[in-house]
Amino acid sequence: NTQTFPCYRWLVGDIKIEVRDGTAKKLGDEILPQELAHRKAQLEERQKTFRWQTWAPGIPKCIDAKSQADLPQDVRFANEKHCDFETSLHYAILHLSLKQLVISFGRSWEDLDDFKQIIWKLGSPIAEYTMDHWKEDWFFGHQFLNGLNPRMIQRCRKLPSNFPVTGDKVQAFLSPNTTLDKELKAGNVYLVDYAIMDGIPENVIREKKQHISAPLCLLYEHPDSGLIPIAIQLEQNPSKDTPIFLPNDPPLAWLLAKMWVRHAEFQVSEVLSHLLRTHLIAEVFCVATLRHLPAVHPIYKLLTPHLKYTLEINCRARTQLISHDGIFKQVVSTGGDGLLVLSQREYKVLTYRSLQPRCDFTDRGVTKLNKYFYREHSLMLWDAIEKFVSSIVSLYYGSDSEVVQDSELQAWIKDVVEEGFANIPYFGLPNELKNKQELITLLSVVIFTSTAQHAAVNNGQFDFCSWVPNTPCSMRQPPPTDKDSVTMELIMNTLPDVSQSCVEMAITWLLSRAQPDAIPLAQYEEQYFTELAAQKMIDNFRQDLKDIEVDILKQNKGLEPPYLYLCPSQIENSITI
Ligand code: OYP
Repeated sequence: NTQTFPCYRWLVGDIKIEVRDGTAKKLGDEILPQELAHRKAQLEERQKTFRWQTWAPGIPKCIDAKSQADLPQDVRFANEKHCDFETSLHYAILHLSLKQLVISFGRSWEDLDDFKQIIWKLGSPIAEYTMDHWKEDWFFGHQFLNGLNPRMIQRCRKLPSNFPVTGDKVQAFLSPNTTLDKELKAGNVYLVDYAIMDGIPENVIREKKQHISAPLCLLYEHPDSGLIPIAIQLEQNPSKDTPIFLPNDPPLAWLLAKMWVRHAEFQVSEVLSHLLRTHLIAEVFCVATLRHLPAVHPIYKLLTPHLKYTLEINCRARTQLISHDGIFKQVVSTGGDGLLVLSQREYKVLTYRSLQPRCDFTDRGVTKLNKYFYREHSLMLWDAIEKFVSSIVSLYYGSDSEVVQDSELQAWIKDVVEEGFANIPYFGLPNELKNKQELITLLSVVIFTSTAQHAAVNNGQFDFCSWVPNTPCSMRQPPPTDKDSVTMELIMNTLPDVSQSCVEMAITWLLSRAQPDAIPLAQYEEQYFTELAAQKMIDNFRQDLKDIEVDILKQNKGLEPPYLYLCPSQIENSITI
């Protein structure tokens, strides 16, 4: 039976039902005039419903909706997710405000151990591991590889001119019989540079100015101890007030220097790696897909499950999280203008290349780093995703010219590039697709970003941030200008206060706990593809992911702490949180 129904929707009560019956078809595959007309009408209607909006200049465009309530019902959270999202946060806030109340009657916030009064043990062994090991240098190094933000570290062949670390200062931390120069040449020295944070406007919270700095941190891959920090400078411009902190400084001075690095890490991780580089990028593809690909189009069928709920969660983020009175404004140092300026800076230099894991690792010079599980798992997942995408694309596109001639697909990429990613000079994604390989790479980027990459930067938030001193969301005092003046009192006055800490814990819990109605990667609940050949490809994809899961679990046996964020079973099929 070759007669197929493109897509019908009707209303039953107030529930819209979509029937997706039939073979996927590109525009060029249609012959019946009524089907051609249906495609056209569907896209005209969708383009009226889903429009671009510039929420702020200098970042990707987003869906035109004041809040999630403006979205059509069929892209809203289903009932269960809706209720869960709303009640869970209230539960968390209630729980923590009770704790706060208890504390305010009790002792004041004087010592690092006081954070234990609010730490909320929710069966996350890694959060507890962090609490027990956060002061150790190896754990600090470990987090650049397998922590909250595993995409910041880069190889350092030559010290930056604004970071005058001399060989004699760090000699004691290198293995015997070597020098800093030799290790730089041998490729064992790494750098984390938060230059992008320099001069970001600081939030004011309940009349108190918060503080931001732009640290540099030098790391060394020690043959026995692994990756360890060997020098930290808290500002970009060297001066007598920006000492270079070293592991053998007074312990509190070294500890506070590391906290400043971790504070920068919180901002870059949440605003850039998480919000900008996953949520906002996925949204561009979501809007363009709704506007340009009819429901029978094979690429619509391929992408739609990976874009589910992304519009709603991003609307919620814009109204409640990063708005002028949202959570960031209330507790985070980059709240208010800061997070926008930060995103605009990153957006200006964002490249399509950096969204492709293999290129990213090569460009950062981190292909040889040991125990970089994020890298190893990302590459396995990328290869599985690309293989799957490639099989689906080849099923529907017999040749490069079919890609070139698919006018719906070409309108889609043009909208992505010229509207969604407008004014981004170095991005490097052309506004037309010239062959199958370009299409395969792009679709793999979309799926990898909205699944694996989001899991990598989202799922560890509670593990690494619930012990607030490990990843403070704000700093209430300026960075120390001399090593001998660092006291516990200064540290406690610098770290987030009790209420900021409670919110950091509650929100990171909300976002990174296992989501109650999560659909794992490749578990397509709605059957978009009806062809046997496509279903077979989905089965192969699932089998590849199963094999990866086995590999990862095997590798994790006896590993302390484990790295499980990129286990396929832990990765959601789209950005829903
Ligand atoms: C939306 O009722 C989202 O206040 C989370 O964000 C939390 C709310 C709304 C608040 C709900 C309410 C979903 C999606 C996203 C993202 C990327 C950036 C996340 C940064 C989280 C940082 C934690 C902040 C701790 C202080």
